[in-house]
Amino acid sequence: MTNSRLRGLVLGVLVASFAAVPATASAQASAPTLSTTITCLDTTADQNIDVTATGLAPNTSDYPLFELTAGPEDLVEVGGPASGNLDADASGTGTATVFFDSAAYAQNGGGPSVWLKLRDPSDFSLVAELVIPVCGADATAPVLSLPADIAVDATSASGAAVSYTATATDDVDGAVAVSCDHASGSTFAVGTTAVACSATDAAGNAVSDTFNVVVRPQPQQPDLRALLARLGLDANASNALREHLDRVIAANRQVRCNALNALENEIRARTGTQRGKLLSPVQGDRALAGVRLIGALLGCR
Ligand SMILES: [Ca+2]
Repeated sequence: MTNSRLRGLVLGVLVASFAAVPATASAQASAPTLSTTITCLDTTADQNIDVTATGLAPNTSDYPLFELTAGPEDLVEVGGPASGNLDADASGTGTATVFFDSAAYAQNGGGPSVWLKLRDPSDFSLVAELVIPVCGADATAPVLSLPADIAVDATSASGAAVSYTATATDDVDGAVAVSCDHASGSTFAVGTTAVACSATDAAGNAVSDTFNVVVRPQPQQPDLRALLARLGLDANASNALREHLDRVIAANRQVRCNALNALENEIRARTGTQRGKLLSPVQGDRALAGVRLIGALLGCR
């Protein structure tokens, strides 16, 4: 326990023990709230701040102070009671005056805000807190710039790699780093993924937003390889057509229809009853039907 914390605890216990109305453990009517008459704190000057608390347990007595951090832990005290504890009346309301120590604020590194807190004198646990911005401090969050929702086709069974740009600009710090829970360039699964991004300026003002990445499933294609196998062609014949088939499968979306046309022409050229033709008319018709089905699914016709 720090010296100042011990000092606060002792003072709090002393004040509580001499309070006109003894503290009693009563149920609170609502969550405690703190208010002051100031909208910002001039941290360059020592001063007394009047504080009002409501919603406290009736007839209790709490230790008021200023700290540099939020929450019950990591105490960095920069001020304490100017004239004793904050005593709640039977309705759970009380007032106190709290001294702000500008030297302690500066010695502890300052910060863009100061926390007014009420602590239970018996164990120094947190009863209520209120953040008070420092006058002139940066209180504006950065502006986040995220892409509009992105829609892509899956490139594999696991989805698609999707790159995006997310930036943030702050009124004081300029460009600030953006953190997102799905990195640009990572693989997104088929379906809709919400990407949550946030940015924080040097004063701790944070902004967050989301955008969606939609990965459409791969178009279903009839299995032309299996169809070729079922035609019962000899090895040379099926190899000749398989080369074209491989080009169709390897092609990207833009040139796949052209590759399909080439495959269709190849089938026509190799179909017939003449000597040297690889496919009978029946086989050729079946192969062309498969090619047309793929073309229809890809929107080629
Ligand atoms: Ca800012």
